[in-house]
Parts: sequence; structure tokens; C-alpha cells
Amino acid sequence: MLGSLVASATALETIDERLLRCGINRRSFLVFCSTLMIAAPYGLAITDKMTPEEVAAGLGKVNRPPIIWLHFQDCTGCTESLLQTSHPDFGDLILNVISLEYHETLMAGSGLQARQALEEAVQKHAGKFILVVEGSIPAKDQGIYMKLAGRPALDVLADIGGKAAAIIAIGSCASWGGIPSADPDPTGAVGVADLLPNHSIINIPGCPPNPYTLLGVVLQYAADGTLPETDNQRRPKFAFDRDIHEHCPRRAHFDAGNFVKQYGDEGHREGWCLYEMGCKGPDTHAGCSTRHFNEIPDVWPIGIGAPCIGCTEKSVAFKVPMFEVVKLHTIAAPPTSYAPITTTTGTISPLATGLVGIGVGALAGAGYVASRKFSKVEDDESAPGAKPPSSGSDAGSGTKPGVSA
Ligand code: FSX
Ligand code: SF4
Ligand code: F3S
Repeated sequence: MLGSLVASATALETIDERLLRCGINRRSFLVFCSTLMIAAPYGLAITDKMTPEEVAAGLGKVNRPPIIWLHFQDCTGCTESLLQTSHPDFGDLILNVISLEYHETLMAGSGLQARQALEEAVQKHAGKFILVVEGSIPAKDQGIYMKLAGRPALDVLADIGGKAAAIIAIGSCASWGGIPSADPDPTGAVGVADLLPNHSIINIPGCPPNPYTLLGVVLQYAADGTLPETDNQRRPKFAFDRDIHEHCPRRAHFDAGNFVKQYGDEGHREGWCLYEMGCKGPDTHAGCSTRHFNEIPDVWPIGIGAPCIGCTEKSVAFKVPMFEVVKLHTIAAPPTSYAPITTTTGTISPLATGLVGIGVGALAGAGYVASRKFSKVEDDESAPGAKPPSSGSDAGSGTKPGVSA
């Protein structure tokens, strides 16, 4: 796996060439492409209305995108969620699809060796590489709280960011400060866009974010040089267009007013809604409720019984106390949000009853004709006007189903 991290003369080979050279079978790549399509179903140019085979055929011809990955104030969870997939081979595949030229956590080198690797990678791919930034940048007191090779992180970001084709801020820390910016924020932690507002920056917040959102953005850029459409916080719409609450599997319990009151209580064990435990799902835009992590069903906060903390929202996670109940902005609070079950009924006129009867009769007749066409069983005694079965015949033998005698 680490072999693919070494900047080499093969960095600009196509994805197909690389997979062939490394003996990675086509099936794994097809599974990868279909997973990408599930994670990014709408609005991502490379997966729009295509089959996994078509996505694989298109992506295979693309040059592996060179990526330089910098770490600032972070926990490395974003990297972990990218590579610790449920299938070890998948992490290897990902590192063959992209060309990771520099990544401090994964590379073997350190000190001077690492610094030289970074300089070489930037020089070799200047103006063409994607810079992925993980972690917030300490901006207080001229950035003295973090230095790399003697330079403040602020300077390193400005220097390398200025030579990148595009920047992706991965995780909430790089997007707008995240955990390090929580009160009392001793280092003045900020996100990439706070420092380089005029650059092409995509924010992929989350603590950690879904790795397929990152792969989708990187591969779209590699395929046609475009970045996905974003919302007003630079988040790609294809992944952040809906809120968690819209597609939450516990939504029926919210609508019915079934709430967990305490961890481990009856409602918690029954999988009821976590709203009263401080769930920020109604205020949080992300795809977690439909795109789970590590390719394992139910692996996401609410899926394992923990409330959403709103980790993809700048004004929610690490700002609003974890157990504080959020206001409902777009939907009415239960029970006013659901339709009345019992409605007042009036009387139905005999004429209306007759018309409905004719309609139902016509539908039933049409349905019967259709079923006869499918079955082609001639001696169906249930058919209107059918001959009764001849006495002594064996209903279970003779004509094969679907074959006329
Ligand atoms: Fe931040 Fe990434 Fe949270 Fe951690 O490193 S987004 S702390 S999960 O993983 O930067
Ligand atoms: Fe799901 Fe949270 Fe909404 Fe309840 S409040 S339905 S747990 S997102
Ligand atoms: Fe974050 Fe909430 Fe998803 S906490 S991971 S946005 S469910």
C-alpha cells in the first residue's frame, strides 16, 4: 500500500493502466464505482445517469489525479475514514485510483526526507495537483502555535495552496475550525477558506466526513476539470443538499411522538427518535442517513443509537451543547406535523356509489384479462363462465404451467 505513496514517474498514468499494472481486478473497480454512485447519486457529473460499467469505462481513461495532503490541527480521523474501509483491499484500491504524492501520516519518511518529498511533489505537479487539507490552521499570534519545518502552518498553506489547481478542505476542522476552534479556542483555529477566500475551495465538512464525497469530487475534477456545484458554504450539493432528519430511519418515531428520554431506556432499546437527547438531525445537512460509513449498513451515529451532533454544520457542532434540543425551522413539531388519522366523513350519494362500483368492476375485469394473458392456463375454474373441472381429472398433473395443451 505504501508503495503507491512514493512520487514516481508513473504518477500520470491512467487509472486503467495503474490497476492493470498492480494486478487489481476489474470487479473490484466496478464495486468501487457502484459504491461511488450510491454515495453521490445526484449532481455529481461522473455518476449522473450512468451504470457502474459506464462510470468505470470513463474513469479508467482518466489520469490518476495527483494529490498533496497536508495535516494541520487534526485527529487524523478523516484519513482513517478514507482508508479503514470494511474491505482492506478497498483502501489499496483507493490509493491506486488517486496518486497520493505526499501524506505525512502514511509516508515512511520523516524530517528532511519528508520535506524534500513535499518540495519535489509541489514542483513536479505545480498548477495541476489537488491540495487536500486536513485540520484547522492556528491563526492567532501570527500562527506561532504550529510550525512545519520551522515555518508557521499559515505560511505553508499560503505557499502550497497558491500552487494548487484546487483545494479540498476535508473535515470540519479544515472547513471552518472544527474541534480546535471550540471555546476557548486557544490557537485561533480557522478553516482554509478563512485564509484563502479567493481560491477554488471545496469544503467537505464532517467529523469525519464520508470518504466517498472526497473521492467523488477528486475524480470529477480529474475527469473533466470541473468542481461540483456547491451551496453557500462551499459544500458540494450532491452530498449536502438534504438534512439528516428528512431520510432518518427513526423519522416515523419522531412523527409519532416516540422519543428516547434516557440512554438505555425502553425507547432507546426500541430504536426511537433521539430528538430529545439533543439530536441535531433536523438542523444538519449531510447524507449520513442514506450513505453509511465503511460500507457497513447502519454504521453512522444515529444508526448505532447516538444523536447526530451536527458535525457538518458550522454553527452547530462544537458550538451548540450536545444535549441541547434544536429548534425545528422547516417542519412543524409533532404531533401537528402529521396528517389526522380520523377525519370527519360525510354521506355518499347512491349515484356516486354506483359510479365507483362500475369503476372497480372495470378494473377487476381488466386485471383478470391481464392475468389470463400471463398464465395461459386454459382450465381455470375461477374464471367467470369457465367450465367446471371434469370429474376424475387430476388437477395437479397434465398441462405444464404456462404451456397450452
Ligand atoms: Fe477534524 Fe479530521 Fe474531526 Fe478528526 O483529522 S474533522 S477532528 S474527525 O479527522 O480534522
Ligand atoms: Fe432521526 Fe434525529 Fe430526526 Fe429523530 S430528530 S428522526 S433521530 S434525525
Ligand atoms: Fe455528523 Fe450527524 Fe452525520 S454527527 S456524521 S452529520 S449523523
